[in-house]
Amino acid sequence: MAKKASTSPSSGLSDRVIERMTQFRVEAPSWGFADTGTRFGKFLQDAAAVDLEDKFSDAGITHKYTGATPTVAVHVLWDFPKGFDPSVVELAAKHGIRIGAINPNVFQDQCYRFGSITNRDPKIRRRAIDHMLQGVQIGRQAASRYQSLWFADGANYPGQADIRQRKAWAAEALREAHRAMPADMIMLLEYKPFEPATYFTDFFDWGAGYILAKAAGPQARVLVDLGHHLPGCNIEQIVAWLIDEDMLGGFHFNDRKYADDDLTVGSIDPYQAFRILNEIVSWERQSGRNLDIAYMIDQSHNIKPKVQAMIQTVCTVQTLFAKACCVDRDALAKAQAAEDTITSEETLRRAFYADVEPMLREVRRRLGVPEDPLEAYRASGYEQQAAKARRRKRQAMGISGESSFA
Ligand code: RM4
Ligand code: MN
Ligand code: MN
Repeated sequence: MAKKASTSPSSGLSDRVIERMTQFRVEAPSWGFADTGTRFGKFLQDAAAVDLEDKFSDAGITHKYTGATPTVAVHVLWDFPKGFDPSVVELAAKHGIRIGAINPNVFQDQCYRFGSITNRDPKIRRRAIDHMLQGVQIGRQAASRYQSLWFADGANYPGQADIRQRKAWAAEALREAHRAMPADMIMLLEYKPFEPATYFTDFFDWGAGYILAKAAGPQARVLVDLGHHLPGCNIEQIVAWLIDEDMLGGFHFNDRKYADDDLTVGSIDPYQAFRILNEIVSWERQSGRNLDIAYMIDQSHNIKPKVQAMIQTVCTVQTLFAKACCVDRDALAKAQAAEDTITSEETLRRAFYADVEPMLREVRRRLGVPEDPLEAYRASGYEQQAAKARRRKRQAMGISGESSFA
């Protein structure tokens, strides 16, 4: 048998990158396929998903072309409005995907004007906790591993609320939800410094997330949404610390210029996303195993066609992750030990500028998907067909521009 020739001295590295990226999976959000908008209004797209069937169809097509998004994150109120419904699980299966993270929704009902789990009214706190318990129940029945929690809770004015009291209520509610979880379920706690509350949010940063996750119980972890930081924040340092404390549970990928802009990951600052992923790869190389965390997309595209933006996102994350895998760890350690700052930095930069496309083409061959997923999708005619069918569906359902955000 002919021995396979080694193509270059770095072929060991490229094998490793290909291997790692073939295993990499990221979750698409069901809400990323529906019409959304800004607080000033919505821009409608003919091809945007009208109902759950469309959302799952779009998530399925994203997986078909990327081979990397086998699960879809769901919002309880938007996707399971009547509680657990086996037909939702079946619908996902019909489109070749599975239900991923369950996102309870305790932010849109009128009663939550002054908060949900930190509302001073015990009846409203109860209602919010019951909704979270329902989320756990749905998760159990849909065989989902993640309860992903985000709270709009906070205050708009100094003096409006008792900060420490709210912290205690948050911990109490999370403990109760945590107690209801099966042993293999993970609770993800997402933080955000402001919006909709503008003076403070109760889950305002990674420290708050960390403390409340610890208070909730051993299966709770912190979720880092890349858009939920104040300008200038060093997110990679947060990620490194959370990893080191075994408290990083997952990501919401997106990018931002000013605030929670929900832009395509890497569209504004790809080097930042690379530096964040570099912390993950650094840990994985050191420990010899993959980090067990949930990679998820949380983006809302008002301008771009939804599925195209989603495929573009998946490919971008793969590119940046592959680049992070290309960092020469030995050279970096040597340069750091010698206090050779230039070489240390150049070691990162070389990987960032490396051409990983040939490796990703091989990854896609192994995943059995097109080498250029975006081009292949664009040429498929799916979007034109969806636009036609969904325009008709909207007409039949009497849906106008006034429809809900999901
Ligand atoms: C938040 C946050 C959550 C999302 C809500 C609707 O800004 O990013 O992940 O579920 O929006
Ligand atoms: Mn998010
Ligand atoms: Mn957000």
